Amino acid sequence: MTAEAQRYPGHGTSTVYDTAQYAPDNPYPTRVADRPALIERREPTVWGDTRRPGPHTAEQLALHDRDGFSTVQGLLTPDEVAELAGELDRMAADPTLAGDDRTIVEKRSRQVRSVFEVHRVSRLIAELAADERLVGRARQILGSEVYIHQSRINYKPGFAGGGFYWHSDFETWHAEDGMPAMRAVSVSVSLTDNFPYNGCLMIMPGSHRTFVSCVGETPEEHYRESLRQQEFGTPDTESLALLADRYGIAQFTGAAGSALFFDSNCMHGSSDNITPFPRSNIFIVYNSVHNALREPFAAPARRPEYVAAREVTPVGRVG
Ligand code: 6CS
Ligand code: FE
Repeated sequence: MTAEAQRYPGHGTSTVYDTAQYAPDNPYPTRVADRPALIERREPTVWGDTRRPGPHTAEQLALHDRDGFSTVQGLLTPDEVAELAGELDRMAADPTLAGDDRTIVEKRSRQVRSVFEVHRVSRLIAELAADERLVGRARQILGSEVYIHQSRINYKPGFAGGGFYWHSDFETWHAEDGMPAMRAVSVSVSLTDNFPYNGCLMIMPGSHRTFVSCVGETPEEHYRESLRQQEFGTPDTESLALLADRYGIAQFTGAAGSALFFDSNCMHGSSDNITPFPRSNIFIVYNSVHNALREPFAAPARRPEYVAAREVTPVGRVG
């Protein structure tokens, strides 16, 4: 995994606020004002003792704390990758999933873009989500027992794989799912090689420390569009330019089987894939059991549970 930070000339007049300016029960107001704001994070990134024993080394935890992400090369063996890649092909071709709301297709090509709640659809992915190599690291980072907030496969097929514009997952999960605090971590497991040119994930290193409050009221059933192409909850270009200038942009490349752990508030995105090489990843989002969802902070109604679980069942704890 490389992380080439690219810096741009200074920008913008966005004002940086401290969370103390906001109500204790909602220190991250978003989609409620007519202008954007940058709000400094108030939670830790790695919760509890950074020397906490577990699969992540103290150095990896320190990097995660600083940058908001950490990587593990070769987390899965080639055999595990092959088995999971076969599972992805099976699900993409599964007629019972074709018309399901959990399956999102690309706007133009109608090819499968994502499938949600895959840990409930596939026993193999359920086992992966409960594997200590993933959930053990999530517990270390979040400093608690964890449950699955969301799981998905992003297929990003060759030639037709659509990009994901810059966004913070936490901004959506806070506004539309009622996630109170930044105490969730995503794990992206690559099932194909991630090159700089086939729509690899980009993150601004350190951007997890700044919450970008977005403009624009959440429409009814926004998820029906946002999972295909997000229109609301995307940061304004001035704030993005300021963050890119402050933090730079890192690209994530690596062989199939590598994994990226990233904080819920990292500013990230990826471009279209116009190469013949698919970029298929499995995402598991772990949320702390102490950070269960409330009512949406800025949306007319809850989203379906296949994108935002409301059952808080600690992962990997038998009995
Ligand atoms: O809305 C969501 O939950 C999803 N949207 C994006 C662009 N990333 C996170 C998540 O999969
Ligand atoms: Fe995202």
